[in-house]
Amino acid sequence: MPKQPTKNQDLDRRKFIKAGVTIAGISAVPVLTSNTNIATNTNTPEIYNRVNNKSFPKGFLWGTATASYQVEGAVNEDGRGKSIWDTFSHIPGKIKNNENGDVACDMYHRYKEDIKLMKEMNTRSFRFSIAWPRIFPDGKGAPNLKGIDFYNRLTDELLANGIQPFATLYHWDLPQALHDKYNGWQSRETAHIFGEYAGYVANKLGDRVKHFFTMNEIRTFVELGYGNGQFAPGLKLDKKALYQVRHNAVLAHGLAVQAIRARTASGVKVGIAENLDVPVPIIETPENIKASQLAMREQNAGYLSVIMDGRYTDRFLSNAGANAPQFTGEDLKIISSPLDFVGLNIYMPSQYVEAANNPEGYRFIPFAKSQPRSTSEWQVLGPECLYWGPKNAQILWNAKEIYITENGCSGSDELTADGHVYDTDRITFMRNYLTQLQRATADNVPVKGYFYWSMMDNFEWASGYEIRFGLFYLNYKNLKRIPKASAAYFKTIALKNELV
Ligand code: GBH
Repeated sequence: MPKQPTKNQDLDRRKFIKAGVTIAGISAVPVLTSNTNIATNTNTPEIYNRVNNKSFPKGFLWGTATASYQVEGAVNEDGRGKSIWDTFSHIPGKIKNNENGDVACDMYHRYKEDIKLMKEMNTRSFRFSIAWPRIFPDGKGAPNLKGIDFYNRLTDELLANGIQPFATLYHWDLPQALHDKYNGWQSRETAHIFGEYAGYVANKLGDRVKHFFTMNEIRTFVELGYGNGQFAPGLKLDKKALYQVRHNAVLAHGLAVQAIRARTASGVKVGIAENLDVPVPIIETPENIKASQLAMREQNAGYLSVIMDGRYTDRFLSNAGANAPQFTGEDLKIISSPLDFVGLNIYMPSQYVEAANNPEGYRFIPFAKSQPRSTSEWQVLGPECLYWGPKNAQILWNAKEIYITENGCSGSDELTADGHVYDTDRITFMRNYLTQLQRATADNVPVKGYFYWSMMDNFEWASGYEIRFGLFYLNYKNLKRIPKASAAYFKTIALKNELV
């Protein structure tokens, strides 16, 4: 029998009122008791494990995400080494307005204040990344204890505030020393060194951090860093070398999975946060849905597909031809080391797709010129990707535990004279995308949590500080964090655990 919802709803309503979550409340984040105490019941089928048809499953984890170089600043403190992003961002012309991450949001010093804001937003989890060059300034060798200390303090502060830490071991800030010595990800050596670093950190934090991501978006740092030169280290390799970088990076992921398992107690979970290409069926017929699955495996062949399937698809290898990477069967075993969960960064449909009578079995439909977009040129908007991404990951890979590790949009985010940011576009974005995510959970797709990108505006890589993704507006002149209207929206969702 489905549980009777009335009691929980009343409870939520009372807390909701107490929380004072109104648009008026965005000028200062309202103080609230953030203990909603949503019980987790993993034995009950999810369909019964919700209060009403707008609810997310009980225990669904709401959170926000950031990455070290984008928020920390403090690049010369406590023995941190240089990363390829320090080098790259200081080369004139590489970053919009020649900005860099030297100060960023100064989260290195302000994490306590930020954790308070996370708590006030009712978020119960936080996804951050660890700066490899803080731990190993030269990439390997002697660890820098002051570096690990920072992440100890951060972790402890999160836990003290009832927020679960989700740690990413690589969000693109490769130690410069490894680039100089081994050409970074062009070498297998770097993959092995990454494994050692990952094992070391997991061993130090694993008594408190229960979820580790090996890497963030292998696709992005490979294609943009080594393929088209827009991201650090700014290389444009030929096809053959690029295929090898892809392979070395997925190999590094697998080696890290094994190292983390070897150096932590049971109960520590390991996964990845990959930007899944999500082909969306243009019309949801059974044929087109099948086509979207075929297309999804191929579009992710060098990344999540090889990680989950343990093989490169025939088409991937035949497209590569003589440029295919060198690899062994043993490599494939390492790359596909079993994961406890899969993290998906999803911002947009990769394509719309339909079934076709051709060898692939599908065909892509180009985006209309007038397809809605965010202020990021690359981001077309299509909320259904937040349904089809996890849904097809469940079908193709039998994923048992899925997190949306990033989702968000950039906006114009104007600060009004009275100190508000009325980002109605972001609220619309979230409502539409989360409607599709709720549809997935109602359909028994095992999505366990959602991390909004990002907690606050930050250093948006080659776009510098001009592009803003945050729930909090960053005033870069005085580093003040100002909640946008979307922060109040997200806070309400997190409190009620249902669509609003
Ligand atoms: C994520 O990437 C990152 O993990 C995160 O660090 C970042 O801040 C966030 O999204 C917002 O961008 O410039 O035309 O070559 C999202 C996937 C893939 C989107 C690369 C931008 C560059 C397109 N990104 N893409 S283009």
